[in-house]
Amino acid sequence: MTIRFCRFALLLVAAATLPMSTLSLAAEADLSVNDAYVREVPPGTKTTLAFMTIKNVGTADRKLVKADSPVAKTVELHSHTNDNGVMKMRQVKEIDIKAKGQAELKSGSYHIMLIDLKQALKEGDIVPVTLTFDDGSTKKIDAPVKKPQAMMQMDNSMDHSKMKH
Ligand SMILES: [Cu+2]
Repeated sequence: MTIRFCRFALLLVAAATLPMSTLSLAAEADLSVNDAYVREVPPGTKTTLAFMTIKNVGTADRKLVKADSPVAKTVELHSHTNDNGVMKMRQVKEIDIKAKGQAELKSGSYHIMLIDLKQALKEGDIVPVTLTFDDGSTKKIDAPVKKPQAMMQMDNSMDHSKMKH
């Protein structure tokens, strides 16, 4: 009886690990990027942030693992955390995009950090950003540069250039 139960349990484990390989074939068609933009920063500022919403209509959880852009020497995925009332940002390896859900990259939350800008970015400019997902697929988007809105004041009070990345 005990042996049978063990075998059954083993089968369950095997079944649970199997779909992983097939699910990774799920096309990036499950993912769509909306409302992407890069925040305009004062001339001379060497870093800025990119925001967007990544929607996942698929049945598998996905992850954003990398971002690239020709306008910056370094591009990192970041999160903001509230550390005893002080907003801090830190680099993260990945950003989850839940099945049937979405990842919101927005002010005060996850964002893409553009570090060591190679050129000045002003409102209306288009910044190409290439996103890489956990299955190795990529998606190239064009993010327009926009002026920060009033609701982003919290972020503006933080001096990104002085932060250690
Ligand atoms: Cu950041």
